[in-house]
Amino acid sequence: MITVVESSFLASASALSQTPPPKNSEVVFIGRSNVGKSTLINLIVDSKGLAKSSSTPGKTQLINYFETIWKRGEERIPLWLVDLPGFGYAKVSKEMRKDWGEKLIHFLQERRSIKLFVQLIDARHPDLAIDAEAWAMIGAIKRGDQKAIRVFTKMDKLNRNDQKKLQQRYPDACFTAMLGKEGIDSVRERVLKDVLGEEA
Ligand SMILES: Nc1nc2c(ncn2[C@@H]2O[C@H](COP(=O)(O)OP(=O)(O)OP(=O)(O)O)[C@@H](O)[C@H]2O)c(=O)[nH]1
Ligand SMILES: [Mg+2]
Repeated sequence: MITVVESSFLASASALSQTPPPKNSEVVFIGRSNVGKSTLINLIVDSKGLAKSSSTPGKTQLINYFETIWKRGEERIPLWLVDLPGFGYAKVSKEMRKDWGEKLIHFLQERRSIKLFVQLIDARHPDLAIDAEAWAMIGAIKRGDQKAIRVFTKMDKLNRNDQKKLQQRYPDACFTAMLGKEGIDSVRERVLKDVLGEEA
């Protein structure tokens, strides 16, 4: 079993130039505003208030770093989890969205300590163009020592049949539902395997 035994806030940054000097492997959480990035981070570390989650889209405005220690058997593995502002938030101006999009790509491309990109997708809307573009962007910038996974959130909003269909369509993805904390163990397992470069 994998547990996260320590987690704390490390730093906030509004651009790559302000990010803390790389020290540990990093896992970044990417996705549309309100998809559940902050919620997923809190579930992974099993601490409700670590990453600020909110029903108001656009809550996370900065790149937020969290320091964590994962435990698997006798191993203790330090990891930095990175909560990113969501993209595609309709209420900010086009200018700002473009500016943030460019900053985000710059950050993702240049931050070498990123070992894993986790893209979150709302299970109710698996076919949005903006998500497909983000996934393609990740694929284009990803280096050989980096991995990417998709996590479909809000599975509790689908009926059993639609859940099954989505799981069959994306056999490599993870699936979570906030209520009941379903899927979190498998997300932790997958994250650790990918970060450590172990085969699935
Ligand atoms: N039903 C359900 N609601 C969820 C789930 N995950 C997140 N939510 C809700 O979705 C809303 C947004 O969650 P956040 O975690 O703040 O989303 P975010 O992606 O961090 O949003 P930004 O910071 O604005 O980019 C909150 O009201 C959460 O309670 C889930 O699995 N199921
Ligand atoms: Mg957030």
